Amino acid sequence: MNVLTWTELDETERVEALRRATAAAGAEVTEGVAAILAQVRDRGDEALRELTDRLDGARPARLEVPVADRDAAAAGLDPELRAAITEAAGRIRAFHEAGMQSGYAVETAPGVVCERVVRPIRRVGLYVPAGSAPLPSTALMLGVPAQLAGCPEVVLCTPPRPDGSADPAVLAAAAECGISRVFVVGGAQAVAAMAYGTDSVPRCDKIFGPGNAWVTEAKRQVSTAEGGPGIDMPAGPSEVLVIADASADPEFVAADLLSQAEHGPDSQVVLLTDSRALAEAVAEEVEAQVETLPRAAIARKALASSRLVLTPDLATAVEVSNDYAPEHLILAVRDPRTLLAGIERAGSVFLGMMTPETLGDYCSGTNHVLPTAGAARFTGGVNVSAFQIAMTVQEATPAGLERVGPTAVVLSGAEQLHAHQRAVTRRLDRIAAGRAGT
Ligand code: HSO
Ligand code: ZN
Repeated sequence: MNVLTWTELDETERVEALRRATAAAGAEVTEGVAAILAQVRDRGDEALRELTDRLDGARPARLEVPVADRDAAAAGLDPELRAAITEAAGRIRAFHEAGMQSGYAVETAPGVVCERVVRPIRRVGLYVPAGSAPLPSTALMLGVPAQLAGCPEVVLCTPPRPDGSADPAVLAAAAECGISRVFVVGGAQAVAAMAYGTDSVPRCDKIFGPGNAWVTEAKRQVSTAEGGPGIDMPAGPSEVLVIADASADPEFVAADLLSQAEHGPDSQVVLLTDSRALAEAVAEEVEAQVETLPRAAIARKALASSRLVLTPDLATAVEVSNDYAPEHLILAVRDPRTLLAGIERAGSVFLGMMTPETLGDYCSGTNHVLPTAGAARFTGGVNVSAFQIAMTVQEATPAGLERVGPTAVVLSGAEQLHAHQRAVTRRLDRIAAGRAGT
């Protein structure tokens, strides 16, 4: 990894330095996804089976994993792994429960009450990737908030293994958070199945989950179609940006960068530092550590489009990070809380040398389904409210209508919407007549 010096780059070079690898993926993915969506929409399960055979190299006997198989897989899991799943779920539950939105009521005028009432989304679809490695942690990150929200039907799709079965740890995680139905379908075809419904897979109201560029594009396409499902957010290839100063430990910084680089060849890792010595030490460490990783080949590909950037000071690093809006931001600096005050946009922030991103990925309690590709400019990660609908409710008494109705009369008159106006005046007349009659 070369060290770039921010102040020596012109505007175009700066944009290039921070361009996400996926931003270039383009037409091939868009068109490929559209073709897959059309096949599943038109031919349902038959298309799912063909695509699963062609893209995952698997021919599952059934697309749905029977409950007995799920229970057996969970029971047969290594007890240490089962315990870790349960423990992680407990912390994710604790953190997400504390942040749940609640209903409220405000009397906005005497006799006029406005309320917010929260309801769970009826049927949600969770996508749990297994492309380069099965991710049971993702089943927890989506399943726990869905359970806390009280969603009555939770559907989970995950790619099959070559023998057609689902990963047992994903099944155990699904059981841990009470997921209703599990299907061995992956990729864009899984998103299509949950969006349109097939004979096997029920049509879902909202689709959640991270995935590769194909899954992310599939979510985007189904959600923009008329009557399409909602989606959580674009949660595409993994990103981590580290801001480090001279006090940072290059061994740990390199390990953090590699932890996201190993996700996939299109992952993006960026280091911003005001210390040339640290940048060079991290570059060396990355080289040394990547050698020893089983997924070195994947990590190397990701590193090819990743950057180490020398900024004149930490304030510039914060500015660059805010423009980039990373999915994960690690503040490996002497005083991370001070730096945090200037951070405006990031999916999830990790403070200090003893807080590896890995904790948030698995078990500290925060969610790891986070905005990528700059979406942290306008949204945070998955939380319980993403699985809920906030309805408003209102009720007026006669006195309340008399109090606020005249305002509606004036405004509807100004908009020339006389039916609106009369819906108020007819009632006001009736109230007045009632008063006159008594
Ligand atoms: N870092 C990933 C989440 C994950 N990491 C799952 C390990 N397992 C999200 O960008
Ligand atoms: Zn990760």
